[in-house]
Amino acid sequence: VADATKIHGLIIRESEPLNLEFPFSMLEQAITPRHQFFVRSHFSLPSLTAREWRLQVDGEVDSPFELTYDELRKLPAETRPATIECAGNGRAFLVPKAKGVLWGTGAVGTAEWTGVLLSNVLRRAGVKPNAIEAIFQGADSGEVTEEPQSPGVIHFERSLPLTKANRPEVLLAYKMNGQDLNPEHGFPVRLVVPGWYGMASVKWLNRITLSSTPFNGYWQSLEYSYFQRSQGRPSLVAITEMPVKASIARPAPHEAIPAGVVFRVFGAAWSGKSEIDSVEISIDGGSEWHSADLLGRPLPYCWRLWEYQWQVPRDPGRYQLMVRATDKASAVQPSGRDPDRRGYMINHTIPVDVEVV
Ligand SMILES: Nc1nc2c(c(=O)[nH]1)N[C@H]1C(S)=C(S)[C@@H](COP(=O)(O)O)O[C@H]1N2
Ligand SMILES: [Mo]
Repeated sequence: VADATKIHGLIIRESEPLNLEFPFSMLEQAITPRHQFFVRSHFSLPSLTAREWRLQVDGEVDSPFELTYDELRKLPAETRPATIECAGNGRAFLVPKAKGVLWGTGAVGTAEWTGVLLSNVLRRAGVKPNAIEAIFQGADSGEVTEEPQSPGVIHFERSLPLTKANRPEVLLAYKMNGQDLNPEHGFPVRLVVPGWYGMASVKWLNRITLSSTPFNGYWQSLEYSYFQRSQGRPSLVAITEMPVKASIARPAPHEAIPAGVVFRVFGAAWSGKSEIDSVEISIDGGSEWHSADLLGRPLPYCWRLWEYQWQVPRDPGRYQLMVRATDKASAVQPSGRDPDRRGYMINHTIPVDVEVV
């Protein structure tokens, strides 16, 4: 069990259950070191051992089976980087205030995940033709006593449509940045669903059930869902893909910047749908936009770091920095909040005020 007093470098949003935020102004490199990767948990960390752990695969399959940790680790493995962002990242900036953990900008990180393709394990079970979804169960459980209350004790569970579950980027991961997963990030095995918000990447995974009907569990109907409008009619749907977003790491909010210098504005941009096409910066509240430079090269399902050399004015005073990203699917980061998204999917521009001194 993690001891919150031993956690350095992360902001403690909640110690039980454990919710830790990456101080986003510390962003340096594309891969987030494991000890700086945010932690999001809804229940107490389960205590699992590699020796006792089993992955059960059942439901609409020809041959239900169980895998041990050693068996899973003997299967062909892939390593790939992916950005994971919590759907509630940025909630602290919402007006009116939304319920839930009040994340700043740092409930997001990018790691290199190693594991087995989910599609390999599903193939081995022989998915029946009537199956449409796979439901993933975490070993953690509890009762949610505040509104909306859970129906007694429940597990953390989410489903994926088989079209996503069978995609080659979806992994049953047991390593993060080359090291075995630690308890906070889902030891022994977690699902990693690149492109989707973090709630899909079920940690402490111990069961996969194939289902012929849509799953409407607590964590994708009452929570982690939003209103989508069809012909003007709002309907609750589960949160899936991350829309395009850029965040400013530096300057930090209210940072003092000397007048007349060239300041390196720096941050990250990501989109679950496609590559980042451009990142633009405004220093006058959104009238004029300047292109930032995209750094490194694009990697699928990963954020792209960017920078902009800002010629800081000679006049002291308060300035407002804004960023907006566009992806190759032509989606542009919105400037304002969409209330249909409830307390989730916060990708609109969040201005950063700085003092030129
Ligand atoms: N079993 C389980 N899996 C879970 C969660 C959880 O509470 N229990 N939280 C989810 C949410 S909401 C997010 S954002 C990610 C966060 O992953 P991390 O803690 O490794 O950063 O894990 C997801 N997987
Ligand atoms: Mo999340």
